[in-house]
Amino acid sequence: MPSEPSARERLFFALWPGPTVRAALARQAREACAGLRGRPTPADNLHVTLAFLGDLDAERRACMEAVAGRLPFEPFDLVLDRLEYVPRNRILWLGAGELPMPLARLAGGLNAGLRECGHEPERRPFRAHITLMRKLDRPPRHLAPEPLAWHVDGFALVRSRLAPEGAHYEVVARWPAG
Ligand code: 3AM
Repeated sequence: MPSEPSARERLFFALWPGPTVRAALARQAREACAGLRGRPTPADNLHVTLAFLGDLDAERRACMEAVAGRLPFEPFDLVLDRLEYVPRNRILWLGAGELPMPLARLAGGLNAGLRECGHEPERRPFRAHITLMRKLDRPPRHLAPEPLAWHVDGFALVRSRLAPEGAHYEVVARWPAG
């Protein structure tokens, strides 16, 4: 009998907030989206994407996990102090005006390292951001958030399952700061 093709999973690397930061982000997101019409990101899904990987089989996932495990990682503080509206795709996001050096190294190291697993590197410069709302019906007027500091001490591999009501995310592996 032919063997089953190995199951593929839609995966991405992310900064994944713990409960305290997630609660603060959810509050920030509610305030930023108040009065706006669009598709808000559910509080449980708020995250910073480091690298979107797409659908992977077990072999490529193992290769990418090995790359992630080799990266030097130092903890850092991410100050989220910018709200931006992206007209091209009608998204509202919360981002960091300043990219901490350890985060630049992490995102750059991942992007470069994943090439050895056949991953096409991202050409756009990395912008640390959290998507708060999609499909806005018009640009927001007020774009001045209260800065929010997130002490980041690790990163995660996250599985995305697409469903009609929206994506479900689940952390499947973690790399704490060494
Ligand atoms: O973190 P943000 O919201 O910017 O838009 C998706 C989300 O980005 C993005 O990966 C993150 C987790 O799903 N994404 C989804 N499909 C993508 C694709 N084909 C993608 N990014 C690049 N290419």
